[in-house]
Amino acid sequence: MQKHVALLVIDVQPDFCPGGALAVPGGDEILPLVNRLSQAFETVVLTQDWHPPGHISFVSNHPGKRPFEEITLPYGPQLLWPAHCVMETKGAALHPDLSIPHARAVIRKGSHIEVDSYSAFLEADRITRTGLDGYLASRGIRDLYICGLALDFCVAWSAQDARAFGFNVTIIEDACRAIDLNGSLVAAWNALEKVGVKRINSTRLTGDA
Ligand code: VGL
Ligand code: ZN
Repeated sequence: MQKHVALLVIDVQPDFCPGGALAVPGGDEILPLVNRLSQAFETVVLTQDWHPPGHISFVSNHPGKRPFEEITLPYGPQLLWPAHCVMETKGAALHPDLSIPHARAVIRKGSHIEVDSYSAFLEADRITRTGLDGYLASRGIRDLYICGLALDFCVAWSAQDARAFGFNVTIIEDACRAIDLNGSLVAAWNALEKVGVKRINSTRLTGDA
């Protein structure tokens, strides 16, 4: 892969895999493919959802609310999730079967107690940057490929923000899995298409049939 191309691997963590606190169906199935794909990229960035125990997105911190219910916060709508990816727990670690030794940057997001961050670039207040845009720009990256979990939340939000920061963005569809909550997957693809995010199958990169 050329120098100006990077792979962004979103939230491949045990809590988003079967048996985890916020399991994405088939989340663990992408691991072999993600590992293999990463070998084609010199620049790889990993993200980790990384919340304090009292995080505002956890339903347990909103008595009377149910999981997956939406509330309104100062920065806008917020879905309430089961507690997940609590910093320094096993479920928040990079997945033990993720094998990308040449990845040199890991972005942790969602660590501010009162703000969520699906996106690897901008927190839910839409103001606070994680620093990823600067990291990629300083390395001369122009084209960004994205894979990981969950396609309709953290992958989609990261892809949209990457477009807004001026990157050419391609989602590797079969190297993602979705939560698909109340039509969230269709809604995500519609929004992504509108801003010019491309979608491909990994065979376009690996050459496999
Ligand atoms: C995610 C919900 C809450 C994700 C993270 O990684 O897609 N979804 N936190
Ligand atoms: Zn989260």
